[in-house]
Amino acid sequence: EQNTGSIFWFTGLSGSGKTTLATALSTKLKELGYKVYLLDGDVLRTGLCNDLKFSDQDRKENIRRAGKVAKLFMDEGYIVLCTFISPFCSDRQIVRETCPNGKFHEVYVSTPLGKCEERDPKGLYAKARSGLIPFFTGIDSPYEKPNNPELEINTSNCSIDAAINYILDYVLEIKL
Ligand code: GGZ
Repeated sequence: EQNTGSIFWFTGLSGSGKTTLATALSTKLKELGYKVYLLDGDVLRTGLCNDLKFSDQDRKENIRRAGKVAKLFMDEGYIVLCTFISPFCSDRQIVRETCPNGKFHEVYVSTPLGKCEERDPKGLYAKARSGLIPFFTGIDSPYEKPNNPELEINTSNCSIDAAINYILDYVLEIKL
């Protein structure tokens, strides 16, 4: 039996839609019979990574741990949906390189900063602008966009349904 394990790595700004997309995709993939595990930045940061903050070094360590956990589940045959800002190309590249060829799928959630800030579901951008949250991604901490993502989704110009269908088309195409 073929191991269908793989990683879908959602990267993008806070409020870009990573968790929303991955949650909807998880439901669809489970309906199709896949084993799916959702690994979310917010969740990891309350447990395994609760010793980390948002310096470049801490973010790097956060992504290193997330990548290791994702790999464990992938090796057990899960499709692992990872949702982390993961602002640095090099850290995402390190995770990619731990995966066999064709098993790491980078999903760039490219919703522009202006739109994320307009949504501001948790009021974090407002706090960051007023100096209450230092090193906020997109405000005073960098985000490096992927050079060659397998998929790109801008949630400011497509519905969740359309985005999910786009990812599912890709899943069929690569015969996961
Ligand atoms: C960015 C921050 C920050 C700072 C708290 N910068 O939209 P959210 O709230 O729910 O998701 C963000 C989450 C980012 O955690 P990650 O583990 O994905 O980040 S990284 O990959 O860069 O390690 C946001 C919240 O934490 N948050 N402070 N300063 N996001």
